[in-house]
Amino acid sequence: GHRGGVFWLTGLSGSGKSTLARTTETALFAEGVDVTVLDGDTLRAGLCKDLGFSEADRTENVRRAAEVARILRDAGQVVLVALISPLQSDRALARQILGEEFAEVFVDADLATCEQRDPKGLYAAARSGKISAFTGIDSPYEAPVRPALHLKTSAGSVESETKTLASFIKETVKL
Ligand code: GGZ
Repeated sequence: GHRGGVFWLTGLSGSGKSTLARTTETALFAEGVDVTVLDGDTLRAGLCKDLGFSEADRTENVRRAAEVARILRDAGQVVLVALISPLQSDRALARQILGEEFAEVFVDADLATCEQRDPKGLYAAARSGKISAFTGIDSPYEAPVRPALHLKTSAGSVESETKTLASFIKETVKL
């Protein structure tokens, strides 16, 4: 058995949050961990369909994700949240909702790397003004000051980052 816990992945679009959440989910599942991923894209397709990218909407997005994470965590799940969650104050709100069993994980790739990856062409669209309020371009990203775990995904491989995150989670929830 293991305890429930919330691992909050924050970082720029294209930093690798969703990828890492999925690979880590698979790795943990194989070891018998009850794990659920709450991903920004998924939430925004349903539960948060009414929200855009204004500051107020991002705050509400974070709040809803934190409340869902709390329910799952209290049911004993390990919850991986993958949200840009760009503002310190919003992540502080998440921590307030979630209390102690909350770990902030900084998925850190520099803007140039994210922009080069640009898997959905969103950075290009933001640069050309086709979309506005894009994080890192014309909307702020405030890096965590003291994350529980800091993964530098510009340099490392997905495989090694997955191992690091999965080990950290197992240690935290005492598998
Ligand atoms: C940031 C945006 C925007 C703007 C669309 N700013 O890399 P993606 O594409 O697949 O994931 C990003 C996702 C961000 O949603 P989150 O719920 O994680 O954001 S937040 O925590 O700030 O509420 C990106 C896409 O939506 N996307 N427009 N303007 N990301």
